[in-house]
Amino acid sequence: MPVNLTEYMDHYITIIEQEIAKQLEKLEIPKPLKDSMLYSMNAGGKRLRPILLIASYEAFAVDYHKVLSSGVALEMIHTYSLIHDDLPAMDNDDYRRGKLTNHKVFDEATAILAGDALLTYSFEVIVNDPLLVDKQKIEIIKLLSKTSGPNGMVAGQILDMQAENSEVTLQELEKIHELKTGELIKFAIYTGAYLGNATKDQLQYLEEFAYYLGLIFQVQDDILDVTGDEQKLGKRIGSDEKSMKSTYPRLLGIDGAIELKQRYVARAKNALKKAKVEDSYLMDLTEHFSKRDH
Ligand code: GRG
Repeated sequence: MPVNLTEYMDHYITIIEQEIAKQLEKLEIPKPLKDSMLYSMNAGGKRLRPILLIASYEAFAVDYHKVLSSGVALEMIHTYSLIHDDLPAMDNDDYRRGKLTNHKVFDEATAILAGDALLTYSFEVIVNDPLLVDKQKIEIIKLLSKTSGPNGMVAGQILDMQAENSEVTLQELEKIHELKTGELIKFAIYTGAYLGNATKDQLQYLEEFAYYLGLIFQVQDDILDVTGDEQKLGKRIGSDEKSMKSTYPRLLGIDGAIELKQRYVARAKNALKKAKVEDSYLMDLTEHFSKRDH
């Protein structure tokens, strides 16, 4: 069994990627669509969301097999959102993770369909999981559609587009991040704890934890856009740099952004203590989210 966080993450990245391959390889669909789905699913994502989901489950239970389908489904939705976000009609990016974006390798129509296919196939993956009972499948699909759809990530994306080239307040910025990034993190934490049979109180504290973890992720993302090695190497120039979009460093200065992040780290850890899971890998992952360098 893995001991430190790096070993833990590497161990589960391998397992998650094997399951992604298993779920995609069995699709009997036209080759360009399958190639396009596989291209983005295997383009070097960090797999943070499925790892969070497994860590949340393992704070309460053993045998990760029960959460694999939810983790893979979540990574599919995350990947669809990135494919669509990179399209000319949205951010119009040529590169992601140092590689050509999906629509640059394939064509725009295929990229749109690959995103659509990953979104919808994610629900099928959960429905087909023999380790879940119907009640669990309904609960997971209910939360996945809520957090990724018009009450979650998609709402965050449109608010983000509306905020393009305009000054927003810190409160408005945090609402955008809560929806655009935070909701999928909430799905990861909540689903793991739910399938691990956490109590109602614990679920509530973990929701608080997920909220702060989402914001930590985003503050660090904004900080990396200013200070990160990838930025220096020219690999990380995204829409935020090209536009005058508000970011934490722009609103608070770099020191203010770092200070705010530390406050959120303390609140996230406190929520884990209240949920009585401070000895889990969620604690280490909080530090990892706060200090990640890419
Ligand atoms: C198109 C409906 C729709 C939504 C797009 C997630 C998103 C919404 C857009 C992505 C743009 C972006 C840079 C968001 C900020 C944070 C974020 C989600 C970064 C990417 O997540 P990582 O770092 O990605 O976990 P990897 O590459 O590791 O998978």
